[in-house]
Order: sequence, then structure tokens, then C-alpha cells
Amino acid sequence: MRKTDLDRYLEERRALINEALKKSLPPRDVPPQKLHQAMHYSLFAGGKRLRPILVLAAGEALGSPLEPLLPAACAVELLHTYTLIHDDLPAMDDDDYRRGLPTCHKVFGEAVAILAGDALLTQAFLILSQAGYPPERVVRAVKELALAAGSLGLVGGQAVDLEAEGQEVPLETVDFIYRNKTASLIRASLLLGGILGGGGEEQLQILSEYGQNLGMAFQITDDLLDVEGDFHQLGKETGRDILRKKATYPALLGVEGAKEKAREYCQRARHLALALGPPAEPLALMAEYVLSRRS
Ligand code: GRG
Repeated sequence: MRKTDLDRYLEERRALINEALKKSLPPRDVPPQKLHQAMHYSLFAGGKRLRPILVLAAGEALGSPLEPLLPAACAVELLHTYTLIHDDLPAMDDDDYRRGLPTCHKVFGEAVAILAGDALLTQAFLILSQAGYPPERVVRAVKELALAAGSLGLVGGQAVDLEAEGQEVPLETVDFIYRNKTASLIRASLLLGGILGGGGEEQLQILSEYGQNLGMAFQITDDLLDVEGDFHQLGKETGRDILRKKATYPALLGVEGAKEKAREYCQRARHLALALGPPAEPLALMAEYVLSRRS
């Protein structure tokens, strides 16, 4: 599979996911309309759909058909969208733009944005529980997603990220933040695809480590894009990390040092994907994609 094939692969998967997402929320005109409109607004504001694509790619790497994996793919995207809405709030990063559009609270107000995030988080677990997967797989998938989302995952990472603002922190703290704030949901996406795709323990372990490495690389490239990217490509303002004195890899290691670290994580991810054999080729290529991404 070459770069152009990967682009086509990502585009096809994105289209499938966007179709499935349309059925993943109550319609906009169902009361409370404003809440549902806010949920639709943020979910369909764009987005690369990286995490749901990873759910599908992990399942496919183990020989699963795509269709049954779609509800789990939607669940991680709903949960991810909740984190973006809450992260943009004035009490957190106070951002005005996301995915090229005004942030949810700018359009619907803070209270509705908080509730839209809450409802998206809850909807993620509802979808997972209703998808008709074998019950033991659902329980394991719910557990992994809950662990990734809670105080030992995303929320914990976000808490330390906020605490570290304006402080001089060691690289271990930055690692902790990245592992929890970013890599945990990426890892869980891989695990969900693996669990629901019927993977064995050894395969799940490889997917987990792949997700961990890819997630670290993804966050480092996110930091680099904040330094080197631009609004039109990213759909959000840049230079925000320096402004908020965020603890980041580029801040601690410099741009070149951060790029080197990202390359190391991607290389490790690539090798892990290759260990799963030819059906995991998209996962191997996605490790390269993360390194070269511009948005
Ligand atoms: C629980 C409030 C709360 C936050 C958890 C995930 C998170 C911590 C905050 C979201 C903001 C953020 C910058 C997270 C780091 C992960 C990341 C790079 C998110 C952006 O993901 P992309 O680039 O976004 O995949 P799109 O829009 O393409 O889906």
C-alpha cells in the first residue's frame, strides 16, 4: 500500500464513519432541540476521524468485517468530540475556534456546551451497549473505554495539563500528560477494534502498545503543529501553547528534539503493526501518516 492508497483508504473509512455517525445521535429537532443542535454542530464540524478509523483498522487487522465495528468507531468519536468541547471552554483552554468553526460554547453558550459534552460522553457508552456485540466483549470494551476516559486516563491527563500550565515541569510530567490526555483514547480505539474484532490476548497487547506509541507521536506532532502549523490547515488558532506556557515536548526539547522523539515513537508503532502481518499494513502506514500530518 502506497501513500495514495493510504489517502484513499482514509477517505473511504471517513465516509463510512460519517454515514454511521449520522445515525448515532437523536435528531436535531428532538427536544431539547438546542442541546441536540449543539451535539450535531460539534460532531459534524469536520475532524479527521482518526480514532474511529483506528477502531476499524484494528478490527480489520484481525480479519473482522467492517460493518460490525462501526458502532464502536462512532462511540470513540462521540467521546473524543466531548473532550474537544470541554477542552475549549473558558475554564479550560478558552479557545474560540475548533475544526475551523467557532467553538461550541461560542455558538450555544457555556451551559449548553457543557451539557452537549456530557451527553456525547454518555451516548458513546449507550451506543456501545446497544450494538449487539457478544456480551463479554461489550463488558471488556466498556471497561477499556471507561478506563481511558476517566481520572486514570483523559480526565487525569487534562487535570495535570492544567496544573502544569506556567510551571517548569520535568519531561516525566509531560510524558504523563501525553500518555493520559491523548494516547489513552488512541490506545483504547485500537483495543476496542481488537476486542470486538475477536482478537486474542497477544494481539490485543500488540494493538495496545501500538496505540500507546502512536498516541505519543500524535500529541508531539500536535504540539509541533501549534508551533509550525497555520490556522487554515488546522482549523484552530496556533501559538496557543506558548501563550499559555504549556508543558510540551517542543518547549522542553526544542522543535528538532521533539521531531526526533515523534519519529522514534512512530517507528516503534510501525514495527508493532508489522508484527500483526499483512492485514495490519494500514496501521503501519498510519504511523507514517501521523508523522507527516499537517492538520
Ligand atoms: C476531559 C475536558 C477533557 C479533556 C481531556 C483529550 C483532551 C483531554 C482534551 C482535548 C484537547 C486536546 C488538544 C487533546 C489532545 C489530543 C488531541 C491532539 C486532540 C485533537 O485531536 P484531532 O487532531 O482532532 O484528532 P480532530 O478535530 O481532527 O478530530
